[in-house]
Amino acid sequence: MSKSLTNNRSRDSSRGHFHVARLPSQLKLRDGRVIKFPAIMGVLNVTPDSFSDGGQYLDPDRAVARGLEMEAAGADIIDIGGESTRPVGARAVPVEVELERVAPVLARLGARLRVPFSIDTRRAAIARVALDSGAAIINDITALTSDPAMTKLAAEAKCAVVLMHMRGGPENHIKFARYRDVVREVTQYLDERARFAIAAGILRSRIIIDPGLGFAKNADHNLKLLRDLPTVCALGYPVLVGASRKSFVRKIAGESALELEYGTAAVNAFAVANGASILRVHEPAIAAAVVKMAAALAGRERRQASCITTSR
Ligand code: HH2
Repeated sequence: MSKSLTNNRSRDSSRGHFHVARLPSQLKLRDGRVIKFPAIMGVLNVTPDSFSDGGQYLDPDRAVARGLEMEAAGADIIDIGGESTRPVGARAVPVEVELERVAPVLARLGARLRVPFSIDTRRAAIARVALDSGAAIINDITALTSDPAMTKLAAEAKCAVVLMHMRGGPENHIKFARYRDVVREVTQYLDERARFAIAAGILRSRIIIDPGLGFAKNADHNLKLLRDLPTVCALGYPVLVGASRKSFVRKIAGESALELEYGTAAVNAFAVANGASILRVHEPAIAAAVVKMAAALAGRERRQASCITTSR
């Protein structure tokens, strides 16, 4: 594990919380736009079977409308995906089906969004179409381990990349939820994947890491990762946290829609206070207020709105 992991972090043991030095304040995209942190990533699942919003946005008109609605509600990034990876019962879809779902949305929404958008895929063929439509970020939940063509594509496109921790595949990751020290093992994996990406030509400044809440992790693992998020942040990359409506929130906060949203909001506030740079959420309107408040409390206010265009 890199030395910076311990050097970059100090613990105030009398009060039991951590201070993370030098959190990244922004990410500059390949087209010169800037995402200011903490930022909100709105989830747009163009799928029939996603665990929370499956089927709602399979129709391209509805997907485009939802993307624009999330932008208006305060999303700084829209994350478009055509394959469900939910912990229980997700099945890999053929690449043609994934493409058929996302291609019309990428083309139409991409032309209308002012904020950057990402493609949530593990396949280079899908990512390529998204990049051609103007996507700024590849969100690969397999951290460039699924498709050998993905790394070269990302390096050549100079796009930003989300590297997420998971074990096994989306179909079977739940049986790999066994760790001696979940924080250490996840952090080490992300460090290794980031080094791999940099060695392959992906810009260090465009790497985002993600502990992958719920992916080969039980509720206790998720809580430990959130509590010790400063250890993940100490690697020096922006950290994305995707807790929205996940089963550990359901288990702890309650099953109703309201309980799920408040539970998600609590995780997001805690994550911002603990150093998260991007929150992946289904309801950006709620997250926008949570992030503003939590960022102010943590002394992490954004000085300007996201998505400013600067010279390249
Ligand atoms: N979680 C999901 C999907 N993609 N990407 C990142 N980087 N981090 C996450 O935590 C993450 C992700 C699962 O959530 P969702 O997209 O709502 O569900 P589904 O996979 O069923 O479409």
